[in-house]
Order: sequence, then C-alpha cells, then structure tokens
Amino acid sequence: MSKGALALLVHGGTENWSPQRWKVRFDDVCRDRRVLLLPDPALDPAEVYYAAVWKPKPGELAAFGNLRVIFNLGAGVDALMADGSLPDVPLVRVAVDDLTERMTEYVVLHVLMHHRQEPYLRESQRVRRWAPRYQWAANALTIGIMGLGTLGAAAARALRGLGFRVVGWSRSGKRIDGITCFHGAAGLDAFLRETNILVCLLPLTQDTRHILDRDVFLKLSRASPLGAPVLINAGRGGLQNEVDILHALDDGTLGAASLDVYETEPLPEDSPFWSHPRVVLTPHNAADTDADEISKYVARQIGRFEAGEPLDNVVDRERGY
Ligand code: NDP
Ligand code: OXD
Repeated sequence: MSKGALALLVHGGTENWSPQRWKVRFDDVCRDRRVLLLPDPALDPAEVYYAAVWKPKPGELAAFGNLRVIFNLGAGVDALMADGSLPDVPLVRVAVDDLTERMTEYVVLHVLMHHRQEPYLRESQRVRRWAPRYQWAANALTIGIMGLGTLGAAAARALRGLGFRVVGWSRSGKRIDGITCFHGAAGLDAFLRETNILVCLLPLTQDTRHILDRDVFLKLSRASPLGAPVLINAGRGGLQNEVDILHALDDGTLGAASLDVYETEPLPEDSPFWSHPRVVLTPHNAADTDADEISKYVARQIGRFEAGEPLDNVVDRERGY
C-alpha cells in the first residue's frame, strides 16, 4: 500500500526558509516516503497525504483531496487561518523546546536591555560620557506577559527567575508559581494597571487583532523607575496599531518599544520605525524555526498518527490558534 507523499510548501524569502534547505532535512527524516517540493507541475495531487507548510498562499492546499494532516512549520497559524479553502484536516503547529528557548532568549534580552538602561549606556559610550545612572533591582519592575501559552509561560518563568515581578494574561485562567495570572476581557485592565514592561506573545486572531492600541498603552503603570512603560511585541504585527505606537512614543505614553513583528513584512524602507530613537527593531527573528528540529518533530508526529496515536499541538480552528 502507498505511504503517500509529503508535500513541502515554503514561502519565506530568507535563508532559513529556503525551500531546498527544508527539502534536504525532510528527505533525511522521511526515508521511506517521497518528499515533494511545491509547486511541482508533474505531481499527482492524490499522492499527497501530508503537507508541511510555511505561509502558503490562500488556495494552495485546496487541490490535495487525500490530505490527512497539515503541519505548519512555525508556531503562529494566522496565515493559514486566513485561507477560507484550507482542507478540513487536523492542522498541527510547532511547539518545541528549541523554539521556546529562542523566544525566551529574545524576551529576556529585551527586558534586560530596557531594565539595565542599555540605550542610555550605549549612547554614553558613543559620546564618551562618564555619567552612570543608578541601576535599580529587577524587583522594581513588573513585567506583564500577554499570552501565557507555550512561549509566554516559559518567558514568564525565566523573568521570574531573574527576580522581576511577573504578571500574565490569557484567555482562560492559569496557575503558574510565582506569577499573578489574569484572564479574559474582565481581567485585562487589572493586568495592564500592574504592568511596567508589556511583552506581547499572543497569537493573531479575530479577537486579538490591533489589541496593542492607545487605550492599552494609557492603562499601563507609570509607577516604576522606568517612568514611562515599555512595549515588547514578538507575537505578530497585526496585533499592533502602528500609528498608535508612534504617537505613544512621541508623546511619552510609551518610553520605548522593542518590535520584532510588523503589519507589513519585510518592514518598508520608509517606515518611521527604522529611525525612531526609542524603537529597538529586529526583523522577525525573535525565534527562528530550526529546520533540523522541526523536520524531526513533523516526522515523529506522522509516525504517531500512523500508529493511531493522537497528534500534539492541533490548532483549534474555532479559536484560531
Ligand atoms: P500558544 O497557542 O501556546 O499560546 C497563546 C496564548 O495566547 C495562550 O495563553 C492563549 O490563552 C492566549 N490568547 C489567545 N487568544 C487570547 C485572547 N483573545 N485573549 C487573551 N489571551 C489569548 O502560542 P505560542 O505561545 O506557541 O505562540 C504565541 C505566538 O507567538 C504565535 O501565535 C506567533 O504569532 C508568535 N511567534 C512569533 C515568533 C517570532 O519569531 N516573532 C516565533 C514563534 C511564535 P489560553 O492559554 O487561555 O488559550
Ligand atoms: C512562528 C514564527 O510563528 O516564526 O513560528 O513567527
């Protein structure tokens, strides 16, 4: 009996998302299954049982009538959720230690950068100014994590371990040692009122689009040595109202922002974020997906699925994440 093929559909445009690179890795871990790189005009769509994808265009998966599982090669599935013709089969997202550790590094790096006044210190070095400012302790700041899922919960624990006060916000209620957890629309204001540095690790869904707006920034706590609160967004660009961020930075509602994601990616050359003195910008690489780890993760899941075991990290299509 045919084992069916695995179709790879990767649009990324960066070195890490080179389709050939992923093909080599998948060939390695799917030894007795054909791995096909799409688009492939010679391909018989009926042969494809599994698809491993990154940012497929709407409609690109509709032709595969025998598809059994779609594997998204990253954690965020917003691009797939936007495809009204996505085949109705389980959609699996990435949740692996490798990706989580990378995101924890990004969050810790950026929280520490603002906490340890790095922008001021780098500028002091540039102008040869010996003018130390008092460095307060970590427990002088409350870090608020929006999204207490795989990535948010790990970042929250790491920050707690460094001595920060940490609060978190999610859709459903949570209990995490040492972290004050809020949830739902009813818990949002209380969460924001405690928060000095807001870290966003939410998925982009109908409920969260443009959640990072002026109303939210105005509710953040100014009662800390930082003065004005700081925003760190590594979730998705669609979570943020970019005009509101710029106004908030310019009028002091926000003191600074670290941004990894944008409404339009790559970030257009004329975006004011590039040169804004209070923006620390990275090009959506807070947590890269590692082709070695993720191809193994997908192969493991296919093995489990074919043995009749449940798939891990299946997306709830109603919730959108
Ligand atoms: P999870 O699905 O594990 O966690 C999502 C969290 O968000 C959950 O705690 C969930 O609540 C919460 N949430 C979702 N909707 C709402 C809502 N309406 N109100 C309040 N809370 C909500 O996702 P991950 O942690 O794995 O990933 C989060 C996001 O990070 C991804 O979707 C992706 O967009 C982004 N990402 C960015 C990367 C980068 O390099 N910049 C890399 C990888 C991911 P509950 O727990 O109650 O369900
Ligand atoms: C992801 C990402 O969602 O890399 O995994 O953004």
